[in-house]
Amino acid sequence: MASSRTEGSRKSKAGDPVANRQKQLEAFTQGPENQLTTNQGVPLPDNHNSLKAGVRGPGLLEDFILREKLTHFDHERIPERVVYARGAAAHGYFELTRPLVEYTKADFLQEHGSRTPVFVRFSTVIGARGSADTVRDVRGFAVKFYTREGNYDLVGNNMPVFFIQDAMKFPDLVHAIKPEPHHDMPQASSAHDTFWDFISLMPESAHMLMWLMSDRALPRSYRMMEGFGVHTFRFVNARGASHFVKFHWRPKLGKHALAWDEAQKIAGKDPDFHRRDLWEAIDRGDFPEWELGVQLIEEERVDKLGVDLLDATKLVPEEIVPITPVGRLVLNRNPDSYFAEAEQVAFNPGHIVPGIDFSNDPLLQGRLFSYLDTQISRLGGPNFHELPINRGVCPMHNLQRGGMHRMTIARGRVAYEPNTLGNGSEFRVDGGEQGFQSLEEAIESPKIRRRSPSFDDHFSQATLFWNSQSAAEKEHIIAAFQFELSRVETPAIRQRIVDNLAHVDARLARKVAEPLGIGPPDARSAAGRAGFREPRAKPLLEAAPSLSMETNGTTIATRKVAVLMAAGVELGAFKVIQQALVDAGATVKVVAAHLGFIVSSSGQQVPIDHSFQTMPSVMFDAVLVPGGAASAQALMKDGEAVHFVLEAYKHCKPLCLIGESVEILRSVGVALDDAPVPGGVIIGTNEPTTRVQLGQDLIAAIARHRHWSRAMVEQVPA
Ligand code: HDE
Repeated sequence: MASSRTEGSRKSKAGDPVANRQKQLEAFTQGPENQLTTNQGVPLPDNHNSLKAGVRGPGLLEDFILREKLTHFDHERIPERVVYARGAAAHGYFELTRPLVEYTKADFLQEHGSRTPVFVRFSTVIGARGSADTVRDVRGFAVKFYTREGNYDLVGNNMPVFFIQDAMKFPDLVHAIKPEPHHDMPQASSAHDTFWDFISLMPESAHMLMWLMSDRALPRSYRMMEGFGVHTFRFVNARGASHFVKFHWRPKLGKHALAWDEAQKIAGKDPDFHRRDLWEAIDRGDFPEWELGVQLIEEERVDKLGVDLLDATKLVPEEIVPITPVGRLVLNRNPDSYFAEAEQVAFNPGHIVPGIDFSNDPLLQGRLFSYLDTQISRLGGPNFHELPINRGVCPMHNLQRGGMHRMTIARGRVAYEPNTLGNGSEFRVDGGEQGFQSLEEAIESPKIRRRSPSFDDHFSQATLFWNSQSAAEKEHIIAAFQFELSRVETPAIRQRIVDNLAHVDARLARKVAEPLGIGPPDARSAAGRAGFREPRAKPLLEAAPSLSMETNGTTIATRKVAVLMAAGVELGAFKVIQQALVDAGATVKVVAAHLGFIVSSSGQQVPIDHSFQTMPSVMFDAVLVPGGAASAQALMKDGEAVHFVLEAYKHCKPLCLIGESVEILRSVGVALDDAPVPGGVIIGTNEPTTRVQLGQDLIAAIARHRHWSRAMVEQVPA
């Protein structure tokens, strides 16, 4: 084990900091060995048999080898995170593309092209460690930058706002949304009475609820979601001048969602869907990438913004303060050990570096206490910063000593300051210009336990979000509210929610109420309740297009396309389209009734990647069914194949049906002969002159991701 005193000194400035960080971790890494020892290094004689009094006799207490093995096993688990328990993580780097010298003195934001090693953990919030990835939930997006001036953690979410304004309410929120305490159900779901009871009495959560009921809560992939610092932070430059700053991560692959029905099915078919997706992408060299952008806000502008920057239930629309791109985040290495890295990593929004500071956001201020505190019980003591994944790359030394699992061997008799016995001369740390300087702020206020009246506007940004959604996105939000509230057993809670929603949008509230067996929304009843504040007359903007996920096209890199076939398939068009998809970066997999090979109409053998049983349509982004009468007929007779196509249709995925395979869709009454063909459905023949065009059409359809306004989705059984 390397000594902490020699690790990652500032000399790394000369070398490659990302490679140096990896070297630092390697000092703690062990490869597989072909010899076993005890933890004390004694070679094992046998790893199958315990020590007994005779081969059929009782075990002996003396068996230190068995006792050590079982004892370690008995203690292999640590408490899971109280929230954000389930996650996936990866190593990578942050590269600065736009130095921020005039705004911040943070070392890692100074030099164009400088690279800072990072470790990033994505997570769901509500579910236990063993829950499913694709549940409706907020996603954590936590980034640890190993900078030369200490570790900086940007511990954010995939949504830019939060449920509550003050840390005082966090335990209530979490108790309400977690499984109900009497029977510990439901797992990883907000669709139950206690959550909606609490939320119906907390109008400040109206904006976040809109995000949670939107497709943002169903990301297609961790690689395809945005990240946000949520709170306002401060940048401080070398002259001590400060700007407010909000952080944004924008995925290079675009932001995309799953369909709700699909998300639920994936939760059963592959609960590790997002974790696997991240792992496999990195493993095959498709390194996920995000752009870091900042919204910079001058102190003088704060009062004119129309948003209180300290209120975490509000965002600053980028249509009002544009986002300046400053760097890129690349994830290029999977962890070696999930436990040692993803589980033991300890994030903390209080890990900041000179040049960055906090704002007075009362939610953030509470977080500054909570994270260090939680790691102590989760990681078993105060020395978790010495775990390899949490170690900084710069020297770390202070006078803290002892504590469980202390690893550093601090020399000498002196663990106090000032002293003269340490290095032979007087050592004293005086306040001065060096080190982290908190931004000086004049505060003269009464001590007070109350909310700022500037936090009162609870609905105008919920309305802005609603107004910014496309028609299809609005339908998804309505359906999500209906789903969640249909699971709520207490009618009065359902009623309170729709009454509140009437202050976001009257049509939204009416539509949500329709299937709930309650009265129409009553805005006045909501207005009469404690905690309610009259909405501002008008949102800041009519609509903010940046809040919608609808897209006219992005890259199709790393999207997965299923090709369905059976014996007698015609390969002509398939081969051309397959090549075009692969050239555009997509993955193409042949799925059939069985593994092995399929013999085509021209006698060629086509290897099969997956069977229908193990790879259903929900594992893919698009479906291609080549022509060939025999193949199409066999698929039509196979319930799993038909279901595959119909389900992909229902989930609004691009479909390319060639020749006779068109019949699969026609058989359920989808109108294909009269124009227009449903969105994202491409119909073609095996005709050689049209093959290139078919490939291009399919690529354009995949680039739009989902065709949410596709016709007849409700009627199609799947
Ligand atoms: Fe956290 N949060 N949180 N949180 N949070 C934790 O820390 C907490 C909040 C976020 O991948 C815990 O190590 C309080 C907002 C992420 O390891 C805990 C409050 C945002 C992660 C905790 C908040 C977050 C956590 C649980 C309100 C978005 C996972 C285990 C005052 C900006 C990090 C742990 C990882 C984890 C407390 C609110 C993001 C208990 C008290 C707002 C991404 O300390």
